[in-house]
Amino acid sequence: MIIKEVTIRKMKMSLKDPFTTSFGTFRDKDFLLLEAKDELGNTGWGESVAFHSPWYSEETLETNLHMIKDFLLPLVLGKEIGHPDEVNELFSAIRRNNMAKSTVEGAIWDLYAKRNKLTLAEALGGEQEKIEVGISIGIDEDMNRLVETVGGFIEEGYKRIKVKIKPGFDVEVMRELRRNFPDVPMMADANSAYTLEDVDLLKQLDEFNLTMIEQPLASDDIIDHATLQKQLETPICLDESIHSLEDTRKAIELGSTKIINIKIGRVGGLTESKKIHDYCMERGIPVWCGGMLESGIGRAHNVALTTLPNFILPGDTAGSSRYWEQDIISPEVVVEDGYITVPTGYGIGYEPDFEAMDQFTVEKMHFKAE
Ligand code: OSB
Ligand code: MG
Repeated sequence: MIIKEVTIRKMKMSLKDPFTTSFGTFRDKDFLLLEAKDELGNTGWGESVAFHSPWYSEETLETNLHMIKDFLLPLVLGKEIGHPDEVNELFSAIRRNNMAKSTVEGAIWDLYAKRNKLTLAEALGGEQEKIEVGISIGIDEDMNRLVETVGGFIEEGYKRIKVKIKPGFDVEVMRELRRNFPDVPMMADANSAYTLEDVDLLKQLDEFNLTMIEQPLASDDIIDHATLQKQLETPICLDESIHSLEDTRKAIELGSTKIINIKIGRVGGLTESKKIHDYCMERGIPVWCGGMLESGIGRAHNVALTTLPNFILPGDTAGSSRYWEQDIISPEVVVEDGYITVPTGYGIGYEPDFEAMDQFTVEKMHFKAE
């Protein structure tokens, strides 16, 4: 296939409810969408999961735009691409900027699947017809309201509850949630808010039978996590620290992580995600699909990836209605009884809802092969 044309949209959508992590509160989601067109008129969609500011990683919406426009598109526009795995190779001369790379690569995967009359899940080699989903719940200092929120999502059917923690909002919160919901699979995500000085505090979490604790220590660490894991019963799952298959290999060899959260954007795309998945599967390390408060486009990629066999823990791939009054795809992503039924249409399997999309588009940019 030859990539003939690309359209990038700068988007702004308001979250239904504010989402608070150890770094701050989100009310809006600013992000990029990318639409790639081939020589036959097929189109594919990608979403940049970079946030407006660089709190989760060094990438932002604007650095992604810069990288895509000035470095990545020139490598793919007008080029003959046989398979999306080649995109990873084409981008290999550019260091990191994984979310930017993944935006372009994701659109090409969707395009490739559509062109070959496959669902994106099939193109990736996935087989599950429905996927199990959990939900990630932000920090809420009002404990009664938090218990109510968690209870509501359990009632909606979500298979696993993840709660954000931070110093001062941790052990007692998890104790109270466990007391209210003794049997629900539960986990905590610290987004790097602790250090090894907090070992004694983190050990207290062992009492609550959590499925895992996600990224307790620094975002660039894999050494201290190994030290911590030796003292914890609760499995550690790395999120921010994992940018590649190589990071995965090293973290597993060191004993820094027992579970991997795969985020397509963080690791530079679906090809790398699949490699990490396969590597973990061979070693009996379970993986699950993380979320970045995506719109329906990014969410659809997450759903397709999760159909691979080693995604044995529920992901953060909640339904559209958890985030948005109105999503930008049709139909929206729906969770029933804690499951999303994988769509059977070609590519990502959800159609863009252009009316909704246009409503949230701040700027549109066009690029053409010469
Ligand atoms: O650490 O997994 C995270 C949201 C934004 C940035 C980082 C994270 C999260 C979430 C929510 O936990 C995931 C989602 O529901 O999309
Ligand atoms: Mg996380």
